[in-house]
Formats: sequence, C-alpha cells, structure tokens
Amino acid sequence: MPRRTKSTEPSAAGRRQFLKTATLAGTGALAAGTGTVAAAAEPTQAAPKKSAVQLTSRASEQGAPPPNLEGATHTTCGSDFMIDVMRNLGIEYVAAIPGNTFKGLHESIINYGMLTAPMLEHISCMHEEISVAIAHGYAKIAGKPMACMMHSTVGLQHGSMAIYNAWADRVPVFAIVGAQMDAAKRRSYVDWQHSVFDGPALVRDFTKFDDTPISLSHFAESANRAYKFSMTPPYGPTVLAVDQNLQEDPIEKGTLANVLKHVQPSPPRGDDAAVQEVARLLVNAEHPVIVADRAARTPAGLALMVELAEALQAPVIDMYGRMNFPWRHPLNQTRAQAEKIGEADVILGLELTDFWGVTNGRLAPGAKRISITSGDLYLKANYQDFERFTPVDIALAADAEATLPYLVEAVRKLTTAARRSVFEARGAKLAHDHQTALEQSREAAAVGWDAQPITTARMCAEVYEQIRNEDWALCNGTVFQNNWPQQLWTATQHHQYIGDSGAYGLGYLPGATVGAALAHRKHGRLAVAIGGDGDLMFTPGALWTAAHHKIQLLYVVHNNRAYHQEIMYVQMMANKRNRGIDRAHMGNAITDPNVDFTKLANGMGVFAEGAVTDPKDLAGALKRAIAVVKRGVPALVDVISQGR
Ligand SMILES: Cc1ncc(C[n+]2csc(CCOP(=O)(O)OP(=O)(O)O)c2C)c(N)n1
Repeated sequence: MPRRTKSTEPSAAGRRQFLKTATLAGTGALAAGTGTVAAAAEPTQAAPKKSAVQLTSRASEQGAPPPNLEGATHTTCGSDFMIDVMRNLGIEYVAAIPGNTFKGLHESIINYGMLTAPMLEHISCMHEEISVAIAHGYAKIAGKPMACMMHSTVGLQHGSMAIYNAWADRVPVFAIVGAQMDAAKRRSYVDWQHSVFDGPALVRDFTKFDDTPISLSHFAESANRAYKFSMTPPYGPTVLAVDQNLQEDPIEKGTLANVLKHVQPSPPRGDDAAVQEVARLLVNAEHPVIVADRAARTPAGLALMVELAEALQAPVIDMYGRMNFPWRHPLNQTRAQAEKIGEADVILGLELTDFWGVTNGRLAPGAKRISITSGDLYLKANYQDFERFTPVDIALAADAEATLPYLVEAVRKLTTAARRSVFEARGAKLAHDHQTALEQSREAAAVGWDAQPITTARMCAEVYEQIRNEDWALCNGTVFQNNWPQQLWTATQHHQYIGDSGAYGLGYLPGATVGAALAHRKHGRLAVAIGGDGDLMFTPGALWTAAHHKIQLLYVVHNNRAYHQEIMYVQMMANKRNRGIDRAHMGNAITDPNVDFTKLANGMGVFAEGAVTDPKDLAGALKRAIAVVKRGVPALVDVISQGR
C-alpha cells in the first residue's frame, strides 16, 4: 500500500465522519471479482447545511460571486462513481495540478478514493507537463497506466507536449481533462476562457482515443474503452474530457451506473505461416542480426529476447527504446552496429521504428529485412514520428513480444544438429567480440579521467560504482551521456532501464523519473536519473513532487551549463557558413549567472550535493546523497561536466 504523506492525511475524526456518511464508500461498493458496483445503496441525504467555509475561486478573487452551495450538499456524486471506474481498471495514482474544471474529481479522490480500498492516491504536481510525464515514466515500470488530470484548455495545452512524448514512446497514459459543456453554467469570464467545445481536439493527432462522455454510463464505457486501447499494442495515451456537472451532480436514486467488467484483449501476434517463414530464414542465415527498439514491453519480453538470441546465437543490436537485452550478455553487439548490419544476410527488426536509419547505406546485397511491429497496425498521419518508409521482405503487423514465444519455438524446431554447431561457433566469436568492445569502452572511458569539467564517462562510472550493489534502476535515456551506462554497466533486469522520452520533448525527464521512481517505490528500488541541466530547468517542480510524496530517487545533473546539443548544431551552421564558432555559445550557454541546482533543490526540500567540479569529490557526494535517498526521499547531485 503506498504511503501517505502527512499533508494528505485527513484527521481521524474527519475520516470516521466521512465513512459514516458516504454511500458509495467502502470496499463493499465494488462487488468482489466482478468489478461491478454492488446493489447501489441509497444516497444518504445529509441535512442541508450552510457551507462553513467561504469558497474562493479564481473567479471570485476577480470579483465574481462564489458559488452558492446552500442546500446543495450531498454525499454521492458522479465523480465518486468515476473513482470507482478508475480503480476498477487497476489505476492506483492520479497526478494533477488543480483546476476548477475537475474540482469534483479532485474532491472525490481525496475524500473518497484515498480513504477507501483499493486506494487511488493523488500525486500533487507543479505543471501539467510534469503530471503527464509522471504517468509516462510510471507506466514503463508499472506496466499499466496511471491517471493524470488537467484543467480545461490551459491545463491540457501545458500537458500536450508530454502527451506527444508518451504517444511517440508508445506508452499508455489515462488522461482526463475537465470541461464545462453547459454554457448556462459558466459563472464568469474566466469560465468562458477555460471552456472549449471539443477540448481533446488539441491532442487528437497523438492520442489513441478520446471522448466527452455525457452520462455516467457513458463515462464508464469510455474509460474502459480508453484503457483497452491504451493497453493494446502499440500502447498510447488517451484523453477523456469530463464535464464538470457530470462530476459534481448528485447521483439520483436508482440511477447508479455500472463500472463495467474490464477484460484486456490479448495483444496481436504474427500469424503462424509468417512466423514459420521468419524462423526458416533466421535458422538458415549465416549472419542473422536481431535489432530491437521498443521490443520488450515487460520482463517476459526481455527473457524471450534472450531465448531467441541464444537459440540462434545471433547478435543483438539494441536501439535502447526499452530494456530489451542484458547489457553485458555476450550476444549484445550494440557497439558493433555498423559492422554487424553490414555483414548481415537476414535482419530481424523488432518494434524497430527507424529500420531505414539502421540499414540505409549499409545493407549487403541480397540481405533480407524482416519486420515485426505493432506500428504497422496503427498509424496517424499528421505528426510524422513513424519515420521513413522502409521496404522490407517480410512484415508481420503484430506485437513483437507476443510473437516471440512462437518464433522461439519455431526456431528451435527447425534447428538441426548441424546448424547448432554453426550457431555455437558463431556464439563463441560474438562473445569474444563483446569482450573486446567492453575493453575498448573501458579504455575510451579512461581518457580525460581527471579532467575538469568532469567527463561523462567518469560521471557515469562513479555513479555506477556507488549503486552497483543496490537494486538500482536507471530512469533516463542515455544518448546525451554517450550511452556510457550501456557501455560500462551491467544491467540484467527489465526494470533497470526504461528508454527515452519518445519525441525528445524536453522537460520529460524530471517528471518521468519521478513517475518511474513512484512505481519502483513499493519494490524498494534505488531509482537513478542522469539528466541535462537544460532539461531540468523546464520542469524543476518535479523535484518538489518527489519531496512531497517521499519518493526515493537520486537525480544526477549532467550540468554542462548549456543546451549543448544545440551548441553543436549552431557550430555546424557557423562552420558551414565559414563564420567561426566563437559566438556559438550565444543563446545556448546556461551561464552568467550559473544555475545553482543545489539551492534550487534545497528550496523544494530536496537534499543536494554540489556543484561537484573535481572528479575526486564525486564518490563522496554520491555516497552522501544515496544515504539520504535510502531514507525514502529524493536527493540531487549537481555535476559540472563535459558536453558529451
Ligand atoms: C521542448 C523542446 N524544446 C527544444 C528542444 C531542442 N533541444 C534539443 S536538445 C536541447 C538542449 C538540451 O539541453 P540539456 O538538457 O542541458 O542537454 P545537453 O544537450 O546540454 O546535454 C534542446 C534545446 C527540444 N528537444 N524540446
């Protein structure tokens, strides 16, 4: 059971009073096993009473009268029912920054969802982009969506980039946006500015499903449908616009809707004939190569990847979209991508979006390309994250992970003793290649070992030294750190790495890390992120959420005091135009003043070490930070480091 923080804990008396009066409340509300609402208890009409607290709202602050709640008290409402629908779907957390278009849902979560089992916990956020990113990171570890709520119009506008990240990363997010559909009920000009007839239109190009339900039954259907589509490969975010009145209106006697039994469809797998053909090509190939991107959705996916590679003794190139393959497995040949692709006669792409990028200009004559991807099942046109069209020889429009058990079985059946001995010889050579690549990486990492600013290799090596004996999990994509973790560390389990943001929309990592760390929390894992200073400055408020909810997490700032990626691009432009690169830092450097990340973190209640400039001080700073993290809270280490 997730912990509660002091600030979210209602008083015992308040809780008792609530439980006495709530009619939907209590474990009895959900019929065991079926997930349907049991015989609806009659709403208990509490005696109408004067609202004790004068409500203030943004509108009232600006002169509009507060809503008159006299005589309007009630204990059952649409949003309580919505809570039941969500938890019936297995949703455990809702991340949000408040907004009055979902105040009904907000109140239901804290006074109903958080007080009754199974608990639905509210996660307080500082920006909608963070709320969505938390849900994004959480889903990649929990293997299921959590919810996030956004204010109508402005809230969703803030959250939209993070939704795009989740979409491009094929990650389920159960998003809710408030709505005031009834023009006659909009109380002030602010309400009008926060009203939109079709709110989800803003993100329709990059969500799998949206709806604006007009009844509670409709909400239950739409929520189940949204969940179903978000969790059917390719996974993706969904959004429901939920009318304020539907949330806030009491449930009338005898009209309680059904939360609906949820059955998740099994993921689509490749058909038998195609699987047989793929197995035949792989078994007969002299140089088969497996390229995996977002292939392993779950721990089972990683285990299947190992089975397939070992059955064939084939090299695996990991595009690092997920934790697809153990980093130190002898068949892991990621560092030799160009060489292995160049000599391949059969290339199997598993959930490989950029097949073109991997093979373009390198394909050996006659080499066959095989693709297994759920990306072929579902596509939207406007945003072009699907990447270049790649002609392949065999394409299975199917989920790779769901297809793998059949492919492994077919490969094993087709493998003769003669082929097995060929595979064994191949495997021995690949094991040697892997070891050589590791030694080369270690040599490369030693270059500039004592340099200041600290090299990215040293930073990553020092982090690993401190976490290697812990149950650690890395929450960031590593491309800006030259993939040093994959080059140097040993990772064997699916939860130890979650890939990158999907659409490279900055501001992803702080929230996604907090979300992943939230999912790691119940396993007691040490969540670690290494992320850019520029990225952190987009959404630093995520650190406050980690502190507030006591989410244990080590955040290492790869502080190169720049938008370094963009420095390189501007340098490229200046070179092309023969104008010199001495001004390329302008608009790209994050200096003068330098950002003090320790103060920034301290200001949000987060322990911080740094700025560490001397590499010899790194171990001590990391040790002290990890000691704090082990108390179940976040800590940050600011490392003044090289660009890449
Ligand atoms: C929302 C958004 N705005 C702008 C960019 C363009 N962009 C890509 S990388 C980058 C710099 C990131 O800086 P930092 O996180 O510090 O990493 P660094 O490149 O310095 O290692 C920028 C601005 C982007 N990807 N997303």
